[in-house]
Amino acid sequence: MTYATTHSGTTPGDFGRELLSNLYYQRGTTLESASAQDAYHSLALTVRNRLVDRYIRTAAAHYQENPRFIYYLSAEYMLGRQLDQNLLYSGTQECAHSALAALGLSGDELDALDVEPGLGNGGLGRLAACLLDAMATQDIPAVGYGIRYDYGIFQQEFQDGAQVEHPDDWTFYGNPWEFHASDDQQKVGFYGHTEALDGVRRKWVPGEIVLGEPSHMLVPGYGTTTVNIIRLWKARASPQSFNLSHFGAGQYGEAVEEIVRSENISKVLYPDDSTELGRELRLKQQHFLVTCALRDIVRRFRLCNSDWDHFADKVVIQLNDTHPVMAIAELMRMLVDEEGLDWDRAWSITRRTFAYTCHTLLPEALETWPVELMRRLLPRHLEIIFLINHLFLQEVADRYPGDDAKLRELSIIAEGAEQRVRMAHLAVVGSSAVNGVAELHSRLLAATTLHGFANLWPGRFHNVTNGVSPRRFVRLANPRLAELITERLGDGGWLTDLDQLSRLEPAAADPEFRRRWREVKRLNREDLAEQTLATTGVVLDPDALCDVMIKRFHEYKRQLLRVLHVVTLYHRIRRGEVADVVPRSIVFGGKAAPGYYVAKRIMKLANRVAEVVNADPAVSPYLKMVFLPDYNVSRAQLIIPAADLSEQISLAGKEASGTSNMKLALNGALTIGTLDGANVEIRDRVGGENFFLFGLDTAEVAALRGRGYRPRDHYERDAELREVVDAVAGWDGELADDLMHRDEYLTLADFRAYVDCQDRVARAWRDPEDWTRMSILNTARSGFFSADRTVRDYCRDIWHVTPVYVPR
Ligand code: 9GP
Repeated sequence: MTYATTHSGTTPGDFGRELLSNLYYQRGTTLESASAQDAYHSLALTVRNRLVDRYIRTAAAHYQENPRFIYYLSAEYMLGRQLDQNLLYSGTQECAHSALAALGLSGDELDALDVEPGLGNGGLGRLAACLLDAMATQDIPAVGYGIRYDYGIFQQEFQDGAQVEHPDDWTFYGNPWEFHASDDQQKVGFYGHTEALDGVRRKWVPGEIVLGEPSHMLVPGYGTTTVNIIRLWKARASPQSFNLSHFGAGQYGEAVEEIVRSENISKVLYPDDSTELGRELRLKQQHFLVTCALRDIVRRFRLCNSDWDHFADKVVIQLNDTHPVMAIAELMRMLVDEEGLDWDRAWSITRRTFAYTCHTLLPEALETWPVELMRRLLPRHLEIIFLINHLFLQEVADRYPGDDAKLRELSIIAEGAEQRVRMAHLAVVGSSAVNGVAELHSRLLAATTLHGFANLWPGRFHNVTNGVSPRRFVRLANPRLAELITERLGDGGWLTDLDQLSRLEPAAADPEFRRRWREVKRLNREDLAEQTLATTGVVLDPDALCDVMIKRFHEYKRQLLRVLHVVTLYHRIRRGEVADVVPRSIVFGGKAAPGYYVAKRIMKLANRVAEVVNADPAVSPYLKMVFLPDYNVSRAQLIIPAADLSEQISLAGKEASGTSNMKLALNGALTIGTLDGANVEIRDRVGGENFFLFGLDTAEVAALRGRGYRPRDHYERDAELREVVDAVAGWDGELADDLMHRDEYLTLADFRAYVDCQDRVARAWRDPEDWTRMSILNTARSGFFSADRTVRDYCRDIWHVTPVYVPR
């Protein structure tokens, strides 16, 4: 099979010798006495070395060219496992395989030791990883900045159906993929006070200093020489923090108190992806990240430049959601207070440097910080934010004379019982571009959440629809499908030019190709069934329709609606009404924030329903339900290739984009979905006839709310729904009660349309030839959802950068 990527030119013999050398010199052991960890680390280093050559050449080319760089600031990354990726990207898959076999080592056993760095919560972090992958693949000079959390997203287990969280000590055995760079340490201040200098300049005297220590991991491009990096920062206490006199006095806790306080900053990822927490430690994390990143960016800028007026020509800082938005105040502080630039010049540089991506429409996810907290923790930054706001409000007042309501609406400071800093407002005011992540989302942002700003500066608002990496989510996750596609298209060029998938369209009419497509899906379902049995004990039928809902647990995503449909099917099967029932495997995956009470109840309900369904011999031939614990990137790579049906059933107007919808369509799953987020664009592209649409759209949601929504009416009107809600009441009275009387996410309003649409799905599944045709067309028409296209859109509309080709 030919893929675009380069073959390393390495022979299995060379590879094996290098692995043994790494075992000997890096792990201090020999093949005879090596542990599995020794072998895994040596394998990883051998692969990594192949990428180091390319990285060094990339750095040299960038140094020579002095290009405009993209600096991607994100508090979260979900990078996925590195070994399979780096074997592929370094072109050493085959020779590593042979070398391991010759050495008597099991590739599968070593692969199982490769730990996924779970440094994010969900879609936002995975998007960041896909964009880094695509930037490297597109030869865009870029660095990702993030936090090297000691503990990533918790590991999820179920006890009695309830989520139990365990810490994720992802570097317990070390991380062979990273390079530590203690020389590039940065100092980060907190607390303290400010003193007058000249003019608007002031001096900040921090009350506490913490060190930021970076390490980086390589981000290789696929089919190109470029290797970029992601730089992650870990908080370290200064050596003076250890209190020897306390230690001498036997006060061991007090002796390390300061160390613990400092190092707590990068201790753990906040496992909540959509509610604003307002916790001091989180603000500390954010400030820590942006200070380290900005100082590093300035250090890099100075390698080839000296004039601040060129800064915004050489540096683009992309803010991934509001978490890194403090960078705007910090850059102003550095330029004005430390570098002595006058305010207007500093502001012009700052504004031209930053761009902001908003990933939500949920007001509760738009961060605000209490002014008093910020005054204590970051006194100088607060002064700067007040001055930015003062000058901005003058601009607003000039534009809307006498309109105090407008000032209140747009102000960076929200007034009220407690004053708060609105980070999204600061982001828009301090950036040259703002974008949403799907067409509908960008439109709604400009029409609702950021309406006033979109009126003020229409040219600043853009849409960049999200995309996913076809390398990770097709080639690595679904090698069988990748091989079939490559065979049909003649080569693997589609992996870097996903629009080429459209050339598969004629194959949808080819019965032999359809047979092979089905065979791939079936084998993938067998793999999933095998893993499901091993992890949960549930036996799935590999011939049943694999119906998948994988995402964070949130009320707005409506996992509850999915459960209501399962209960509907359960009742129908029990009654023998199986005319519209086809055998299905219902697969769930997803984590809930530990403090999200309702989401956890829904999860428990799903597990309870699964238990009942799976245990009923009359039902289980038709219906099986499994909740795979600990959903993460690796699990996604297992589930997505097996999926036939993709559940994208959020309440219209709530999901910014979604990206599992793209991954699933790309792998030939048909979507059942509402007109929400990127579902709209998926449907436009794959065709309405190849997409199962149901439910209220955003205008209908608004109209229904306007009329006064009464969920109970639906309950009373629909006998089947009544039966389902009554059954839910038996398992969880509180959830049923909420559905009947509040139902914030209009689950009952969409129930009938959803169930009827699921019946259409079942009828369609009965015709395997036609289903396969639709499945192939979904893949063939999903080329647009490549992260490469997303990156090209950013380059064209927001970043204005061009690739730098690195010689081979
Ligand atoms: O909820 C959005 C999701 O719809 C989107 O696909 C993802 C990437 O853009 O970002 C999520 N947002 C967050 O996780 C927090 O704002």
